[in-house]
Amino acid sequence: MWSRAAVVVGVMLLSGPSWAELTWSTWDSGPGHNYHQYAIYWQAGTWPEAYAFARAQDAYLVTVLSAEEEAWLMSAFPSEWTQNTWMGLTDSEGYRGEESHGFGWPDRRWRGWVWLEDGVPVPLTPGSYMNWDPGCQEPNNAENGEDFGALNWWSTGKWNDWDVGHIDTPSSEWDKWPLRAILERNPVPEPSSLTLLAVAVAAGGVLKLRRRRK
Ligand SMILES: [Ca+2]
Ligand SMILES: [Ca+2]
Ligand SMILES: [Ca+2]
Repeated sequence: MWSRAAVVVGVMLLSGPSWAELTWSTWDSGPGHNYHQYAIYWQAGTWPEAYAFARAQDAYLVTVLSAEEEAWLMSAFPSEWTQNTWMGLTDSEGYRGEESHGFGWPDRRWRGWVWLEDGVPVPLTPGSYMNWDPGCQEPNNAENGEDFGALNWWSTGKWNDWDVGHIDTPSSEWDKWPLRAILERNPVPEPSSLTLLAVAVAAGGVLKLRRRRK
């Protein structure tokens, strides 16, 4: 465990990202691209801490809504960066989900889980994109205490439900990862395009008035 932790920390230091810095990458090409922006948050801590931080940034914890979105994430960031990383998926009642474990297999893969985008819970359905690790029949709510989604579980590319996470003594708690989250935000329209939109709406109104007068 120590060597793996050391390697990951080494990779992060060598690769250059500051622990405090958010560097946004835009999904602007390939199938399904939506111009949303994504950043690794290196000091995410527990899931609630990561969630609160994302909201304070006018962003949200990443919602992985399609295979295309997940494939883009995996191509945009090194696997070491996204490994065991929080996403905006929960079955916690505290976040308007419902404990999924009681629903049994395979319904517990979707029933009770919500994506939280801008604080609005979007319940999963049987048709939702899901990428749970099948090895341990995730989500397995291990030890009756896993309510939060993490992606790229040990670099398998799969999802796991995980406990809330602790970083109070990180030097001895490497098994309590993730420390990281992926943040997502929707594109903010440029002021110039907002102005154009306002002009277009105003012009449309004038045309309608003229037509009515005719
Ligand atoms: Ca998304
Ligand atoms: Ca759970
Ligand atoms: Ca689990």
